[in-house]
Amino acid sequence: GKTVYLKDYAPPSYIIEKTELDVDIYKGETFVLARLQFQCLDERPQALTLDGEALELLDIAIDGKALDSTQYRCDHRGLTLHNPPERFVLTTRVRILPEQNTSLEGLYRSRTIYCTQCEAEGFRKITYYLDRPDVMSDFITRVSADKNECPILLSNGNKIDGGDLDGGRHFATWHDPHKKPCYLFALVAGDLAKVEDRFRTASGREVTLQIFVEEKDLDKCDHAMSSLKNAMRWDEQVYGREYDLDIFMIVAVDDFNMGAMENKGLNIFNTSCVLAKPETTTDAGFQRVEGVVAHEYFHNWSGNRVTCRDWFQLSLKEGFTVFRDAEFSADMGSRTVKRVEDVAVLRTLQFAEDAGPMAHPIRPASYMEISNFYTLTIYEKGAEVVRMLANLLGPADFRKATDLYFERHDGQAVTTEEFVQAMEDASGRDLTQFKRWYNQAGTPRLSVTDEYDQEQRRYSLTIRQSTPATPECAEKLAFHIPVAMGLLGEAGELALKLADESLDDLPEDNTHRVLELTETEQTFVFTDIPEKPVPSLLRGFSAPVKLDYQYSRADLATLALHDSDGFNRYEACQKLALATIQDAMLAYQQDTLAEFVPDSTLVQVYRLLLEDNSLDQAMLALMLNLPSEAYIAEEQEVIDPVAIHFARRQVAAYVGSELAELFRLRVSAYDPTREYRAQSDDIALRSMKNAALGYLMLLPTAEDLHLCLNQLARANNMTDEMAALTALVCCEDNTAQEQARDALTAFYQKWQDEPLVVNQWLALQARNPIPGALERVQALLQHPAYDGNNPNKIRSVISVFCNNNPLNFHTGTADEPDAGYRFLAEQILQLDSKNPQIAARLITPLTRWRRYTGDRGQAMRLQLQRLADQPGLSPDSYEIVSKSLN
Ligand code: B3K
Ligand code: ZN
Repeated sequence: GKTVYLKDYAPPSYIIEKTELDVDIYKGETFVLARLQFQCLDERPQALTLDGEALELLDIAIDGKALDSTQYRCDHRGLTLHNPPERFVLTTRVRILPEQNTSLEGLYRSRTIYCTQCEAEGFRKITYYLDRPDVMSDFITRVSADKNECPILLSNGNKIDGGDLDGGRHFATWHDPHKKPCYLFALVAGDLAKVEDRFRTASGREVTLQIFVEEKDLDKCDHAMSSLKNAMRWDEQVYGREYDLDIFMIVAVDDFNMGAMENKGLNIFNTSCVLAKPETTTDAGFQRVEGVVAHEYFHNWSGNRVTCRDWFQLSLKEGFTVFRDAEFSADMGSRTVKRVEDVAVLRTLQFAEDAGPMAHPIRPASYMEISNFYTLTIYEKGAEVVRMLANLLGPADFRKATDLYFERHDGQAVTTEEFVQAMEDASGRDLTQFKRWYNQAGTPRLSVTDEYDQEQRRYSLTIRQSTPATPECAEKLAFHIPVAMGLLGEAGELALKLADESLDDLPEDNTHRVLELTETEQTFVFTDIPEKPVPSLLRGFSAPVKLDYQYSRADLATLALHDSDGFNRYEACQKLALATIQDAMLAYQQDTLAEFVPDSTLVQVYRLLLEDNSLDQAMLALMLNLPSEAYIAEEQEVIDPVAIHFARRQVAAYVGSELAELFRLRVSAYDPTREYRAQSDDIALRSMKNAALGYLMLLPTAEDLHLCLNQLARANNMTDEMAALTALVCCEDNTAQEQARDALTAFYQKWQDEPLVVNQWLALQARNPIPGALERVQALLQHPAYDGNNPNKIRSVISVFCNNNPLNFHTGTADEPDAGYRFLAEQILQLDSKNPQIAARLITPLTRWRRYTGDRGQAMRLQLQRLADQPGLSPDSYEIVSKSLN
């Protein structure tokens, strides 16, 4: 593996002013003619190397004159021109094989559709080019293909020409007036149907909106279309950003390595992130479509108009755009719910990444394979860093700063430095220390202690920060950490005054403060505090850190019931539940779990919450949701997945039986024929009712089982149907198990022609914790519904089993406890040469081997070693395997 370093960055010696492509698609082969206008920027180099992979060079000429073999050199990585002129037009013609391209990068075929994926370095699989984001060019693309096979021919920008050709073929020519790096290039050819709508921008321009899908999916585009229009309006109102072309197109394809791609004017989407209708799509699915449509649209400014100088700057566009889409979703639905959901992902998956062998700062200093760096750190932690900036600056200055950033850098390829510079210039704040968030990895840990002095009426909070060593850096400098907080007294929130604050500059909301921690240790003293308070710390999860404070269970109950901060109410429930589950884990380890009776605080709090009619039902559902096994694992020094599973289950069953009456009321009060709307208050009702059903089905009475089957039979939407099926399938009761087998068969019969529903059906079976999951998963791989080349199917079965079914993944089969690990290694080996990006992603669960007890950890390591020993392993997988073994 070859490592690329940020410190080696050098600007390109040439730019490509103009890019003209003729892409001629034939059955089995495609020809790409490229005319590139090169211009040298500084001293003329002796050689110029263009990137190119899996290309067969047919012709090459400079300024119309064919080159002889002394003038260039071609190998499997690119094309080198010897002694190139100052300014010239390079013409190349290559042959590529999209039908055989299983990597889903470059030009490939998904079912009947030809499409492209170029980010990060896929354009080099289409033609020889300077495949780097700081080379921005004007693109004219002419596509031709058989008119019957491919009636639709698309590329970026506006269509400027089109017509029929000989032999039943036709062509279309597209011009993108905005200069762009080649990673934003896109091309689509196929037999697609479309829905069309219009949007009038704030300045009054009319934009045509089109969503292209297979004919059978035309009935599933409404939600994506309305999400798109909402996103366009929101970006105008919140960021002052207007769309800049006459047409905006979305194309949905089944085979796609990730969610979607923001190609200029022509977004290409995984069908899973576009298609939605109530009968086939869960509430979570609807919200994902809304979020991803918005995310890709927002990239038009944060990513396309202002792009990245190099791939080390990836979080410049991704962190910022995730922050933008999260705020959009918060505005469309419930703000606190969205925040809780996002923090849950961050704290389980990103924190684990930050504590593992692949830990990297949001602006990494090196990488081997850039595809491996589309991570939770770059995306989610990157978004947290932007969120901290937005909160430190406040809404007015943050808007000034983003305006400045977009105006100053429009049409440029920039770095995260420039982003922070705009924040500093617009606000006048010094963010020197803050910038450490960009180049130090690892999750900071805050240890908080407090002291109350009754006589002086003083309350002091001492906060210490420390960050564990990560592979790139052992000694961390102190971070600049905003800690939003308040203090709760007997009768509610206390008025706050810090010892060094003057009475004149107290904020309007005097019960809330943002403490700015900049030292390794700092003490904040509050005066005039009448009683010993319960501190509400890190409100809204104001920084991506772990926080330790010795709360009593009574303190947690107080926060859960009375804090004004919705996030911290949820957080208090999580902490209380975690403590209860940890008690149960102790009992498990002492072999007394069967007799274990949990501390009653948790159930008391849950009962009061359930009886509080003023609560948002979605928040209530989240508060009643026990911490996931992954989150509990993240909190353990050494992970025992078996103890975690059974302890959590025991506590859940206890909650379910103690509160059964209240839960039954929720389920039976819900009318299953009520009309479906994917709107936040309806989503909230369903989520609470389905949480209640889940609890009841842990130890169901005959009545509960009946409620569940009734919901399964009568549901008019996939949220309720899937919730009932899940509760039934995961229920250990024997009668339920019999019913579950029939229900799974019937469900497949009913939905076999809807691939996205079949994916949910596969995923449910893969994550079902009941013993025997590995055998069930192996059987699913043989099922006609499975397709080992389709990333969505691979994710639904293999990723879900290995990541979301820890009990079965880590215990394997009765005879072979390491069977789960060996299964995963085999799947990775099978996939690695076909689709290295997806193969490399599958490795993640094995990389955590150091966190597991003796035998388990060693067995996981052994499978990593097996991958490492494989000759010809892809660079993608090699990077992850080698870093994890180190
Ligand atoms: N920018 C793309 C991700 C591309 C991943 C390439 N391996 C989608 C997004 O973040 O919007
Ligand atoms: Zn993105």
